Amino acid sequence: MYRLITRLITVLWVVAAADVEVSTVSQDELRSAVIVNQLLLSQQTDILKELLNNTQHNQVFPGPYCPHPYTQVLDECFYLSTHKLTWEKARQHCQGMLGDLASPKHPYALKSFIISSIGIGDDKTVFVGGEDESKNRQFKWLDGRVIATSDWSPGEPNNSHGREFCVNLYNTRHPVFNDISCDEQHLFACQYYRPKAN
Ligand SMILES: [Ca+2]
Repeated sequence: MYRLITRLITVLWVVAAADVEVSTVSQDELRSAVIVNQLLLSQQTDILKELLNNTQHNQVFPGPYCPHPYTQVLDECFYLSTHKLTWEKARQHCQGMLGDLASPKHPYALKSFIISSIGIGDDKTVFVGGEDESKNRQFKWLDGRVIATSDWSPGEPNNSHGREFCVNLYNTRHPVFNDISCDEQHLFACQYYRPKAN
């Protein structure tokens, strides 16, 4: 951006220098000055177009990679709550933060983020954005991806007591995901989804 502004200032300075008094020059000199000005104006147009593109890009990606209070983990933006809610209320909370419950592409990256934030323990389990919405044992992330078989903890999803339709992450387990009752109250992980560039 600084380079472009410098170029624009330089071009404007040259245009000003070429703006000589018409009354003191010949027609040939005047014609030459007009041609030079036309070339410089064309160059200014190109520079302004480039500046406009940069401005639009900055509007899509304002400031740092993840807006506060989200934290960048690999190429995703997470927020870990400090209070416990049911799955649905947790989702509303995340949506109120311009995100949604986390649907991590890299579950172990989210696990590491949780452990580094609050330590490890079964009492520190975290709701994430996976659910069996149709209640037919088809668990999906909120972005529509099916939760990979390899990401479930051993023996899960087991639909314990026939009422486990939401997904949580146990940072004590490997792999990490478990189906759990949506009505329990747990900590939760939100995710901010960055707008895609055009
Ligand atoms: Ca379970």
